[in-house]
Amino acid sequence: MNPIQIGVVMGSSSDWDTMQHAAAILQQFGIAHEARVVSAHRMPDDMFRYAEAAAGRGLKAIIAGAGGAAHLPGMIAAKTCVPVLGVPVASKHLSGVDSLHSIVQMPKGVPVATFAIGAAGAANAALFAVALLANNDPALRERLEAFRAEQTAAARAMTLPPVA
Ligand code: RP5
Repeated sequence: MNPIQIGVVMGSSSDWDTMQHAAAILQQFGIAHEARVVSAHRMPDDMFRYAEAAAGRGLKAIIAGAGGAAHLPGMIAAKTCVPVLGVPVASKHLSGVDSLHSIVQMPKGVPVATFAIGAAGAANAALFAVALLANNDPALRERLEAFRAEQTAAARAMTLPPVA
């Protein structure tokens, strides 16, 4: 079996509805990945262990999703130089704007690449991870280019209904 290249972590199993969109893209591109709950607030020691072990395990990027007071991506980034891609999960009361602000406002020196709130952000974080891996994998880059070409064809085929 291929070694795990991308870690997908989230603060709660309730984030999976969103984060599975990242896992689905990685699966589609045949990227060896793992998906786990690693809560910043409920299991901080496990979170630190995960982050500290990431480089040694050969992870090339970590996609971290969380909602509300979304510390997970930033705290993982604080403990590893493996690139962290943050996904704000939509929260119940503030619709994920709180999650977005928590993740995007990292202090200078400890970056988290922050994506859109919700499913689109999760999928795009995975596509970004694919693009990173494709820098050193020409066959993967071809598959990514084909994926983009499909979207171009679909957009060109779009038609609009007559004015109502
Ligand atoms: C965060 O709190 C999680 O990332 C999740 O988005 C949010 C709510 O968690 P649950 O109460 O649904 O477990 O840590």
